[in-house]
Amino acid sequence: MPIACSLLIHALLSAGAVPPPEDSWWPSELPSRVATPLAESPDQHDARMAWWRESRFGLFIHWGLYAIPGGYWEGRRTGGAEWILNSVKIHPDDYMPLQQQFDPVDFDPMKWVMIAKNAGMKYIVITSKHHDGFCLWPSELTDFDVEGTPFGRDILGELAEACRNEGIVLCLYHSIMDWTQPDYLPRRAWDDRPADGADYQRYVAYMKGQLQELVDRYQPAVLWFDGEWEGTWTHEDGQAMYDFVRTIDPAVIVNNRVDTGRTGMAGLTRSGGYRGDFGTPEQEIPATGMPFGVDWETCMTMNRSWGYQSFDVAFKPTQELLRKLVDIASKGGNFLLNVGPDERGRFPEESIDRLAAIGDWMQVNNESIHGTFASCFTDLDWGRCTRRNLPDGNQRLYLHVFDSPASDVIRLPGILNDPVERGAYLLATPGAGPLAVERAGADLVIRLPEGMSPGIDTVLVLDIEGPAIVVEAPSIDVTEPIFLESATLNFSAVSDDVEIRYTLDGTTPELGSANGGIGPIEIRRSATVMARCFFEGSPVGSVATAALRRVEPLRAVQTLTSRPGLRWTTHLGAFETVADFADIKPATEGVATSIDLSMQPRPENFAVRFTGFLEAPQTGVYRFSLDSDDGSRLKIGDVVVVDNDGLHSALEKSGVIALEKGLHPFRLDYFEGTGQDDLILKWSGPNFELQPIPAEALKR
Ligand code: H79
Repeated sequence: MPIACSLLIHALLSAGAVPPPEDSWWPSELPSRVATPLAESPDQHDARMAWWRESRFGLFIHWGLYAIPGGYWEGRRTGGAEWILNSVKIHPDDYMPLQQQFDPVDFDPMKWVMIAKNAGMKYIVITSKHHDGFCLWPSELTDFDVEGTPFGRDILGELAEACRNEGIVLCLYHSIMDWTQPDYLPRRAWDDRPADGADYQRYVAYMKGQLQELVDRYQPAVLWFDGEWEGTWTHEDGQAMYDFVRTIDPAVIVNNRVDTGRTGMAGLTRSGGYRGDFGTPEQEIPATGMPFGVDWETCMTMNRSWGYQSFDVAFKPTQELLRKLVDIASKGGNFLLNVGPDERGRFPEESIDRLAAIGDWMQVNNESIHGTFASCFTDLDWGRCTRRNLPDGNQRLYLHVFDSPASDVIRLPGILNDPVERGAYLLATPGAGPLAVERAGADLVIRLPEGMSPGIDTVLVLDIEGPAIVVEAPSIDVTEPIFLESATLNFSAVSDDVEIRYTLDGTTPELGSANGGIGPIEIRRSATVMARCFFEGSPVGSVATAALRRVEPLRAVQTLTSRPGLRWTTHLGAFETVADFADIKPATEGVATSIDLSMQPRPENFAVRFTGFLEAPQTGVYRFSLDSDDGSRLKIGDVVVVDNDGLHSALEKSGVIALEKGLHPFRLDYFEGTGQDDLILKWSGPNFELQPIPAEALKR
């Protein structure tokens, strides 16, 4: 491990900058299609994901019959784009004839592929089938495909060939929701085709048959599912579909929308054994990135629409798009940027212009994107950082300067590694005079070239000795924020080269404050803990804080009788909060020995209330984790322990409470609007980890 020396001025004499590694088009080979077991080792998983992680930047293409209306219906601007069937409530009989008008005479797959390639994109994800059910390839399993159009050509086949020729990876978006396939359920409310004969499992078989065709003919490297949120598609269906496509192509990468574990538009996969190789934030970028090892890809439109709409001219400027790419790369994610070609097969001019401008930047700077991984800094006031490991064990930092710093230097806060001899340089001009790097305490300070104006993003390169060690706030490790008699605290920092000082009275720690680096601390009174790192006598990183509260346990109640199980009641109505059904008479009722939604019937627009007692096995602090779709609320005694109320998709919240050993009045309210429903309650407590509440603890 490199030990930082103080105030070291790096004399940057004649040490010329080494040339950056060439942008090898594919640093990792696509994995072979030789069968590997579904249960893969971490190494096998990394090998399967490698090309995708290194790519960082891809093109999304939304194209289908909806490009013909282009958002207009009956002379009106609807804004519906690819959702027009749903947003205008068009009957399939009125939508499906668009097939007879589909004749994109300007479709030129090589042109599309070159636009993507020149923008620095490594892969293309195109809609083999969107929610309208129309298929962009000649499918044996439906007539609602490109073969039945005046155009007649195999769009996916031609695009696949162009991709192959240019080294671009072809991937397919495939919708689970299907508004026109006769077996798909539920039907739209205005779709009066008889649903009696519809068979959802036959629809699932249809989908599998089509995916088999797609894998056999076009070898997509990613299958990008969507439209998984309607109640008909279950977790079991998702698991089975993931396993199916990985069995027919063990190398394929599958997004998390194949299963039901996606957390709304934030798109990440919640815990609980859901399938999917990467998370899919839609139109948003996670504020702080993700823990190392979590794969994710933000998909985003350039204007406001996925499918073509001539009147949507709200295109984001190139600078914004490019900085989003850099922001995403600095957080360890991929950027899937969308284009909606028109009914003739042309990309909008605005999209072409922006991709070309991004390409100009990438031509010079792609080394700072492709094959890099996330920043080692949580916040840089001048821009972003991406990183690469060098073969000699050192690490290369790419410093993306977005904004003109107030002075002519940029600061890397809290980095203990020393720079390698030759210092920093501009990625655009590696041969120009090196930039001076100075150590200022725990920071490195780089002098910018005189008169530099950053523009979209000026990239500096700095190689450091070994993997980055960056000191931020120390972590304060404590079991729970409330305690009964006493609590034990531990502090830790990323390096032994820093000291940790702490206070318990809410004042900012100073060099003379208590030393947190000498083992666990026991506290017996409520405290506001603050801790900070010091390097060679100076504070470094921000102050960590934790409020710890000493509490009395909630008294247990005495009941004369207690029988096993909770009582439940269901209530019918279109509720928007758990308070809405308080006065509504139960529709059905029963007794449950586990908390779940197995009661029948269980329609849409309903609510469930569980009441009874919870038996705490010991006096101590308990945590309850409540995951529901839609809203829910847990009350113990008079205390709302978890408030997860409101109309929302699957969302987990948790809360803590101290309980005396024995019985406590328990009430769990839940309601479901339409779509998916889910309710999961788990607890942890003295000497046991988070788990479902066992039947023995549920009484009435
Ligand atoms: O293909 C593009 C859009 O047509 C499609 N996804 C992108 C990639 C899309 N479909 N719907 N939406 C985008 C917005 C839908 C959001 C909701 Fe939901 C579906 C709200 C409730 C159900 C997703 C699942 C967000 C919360 C739960």
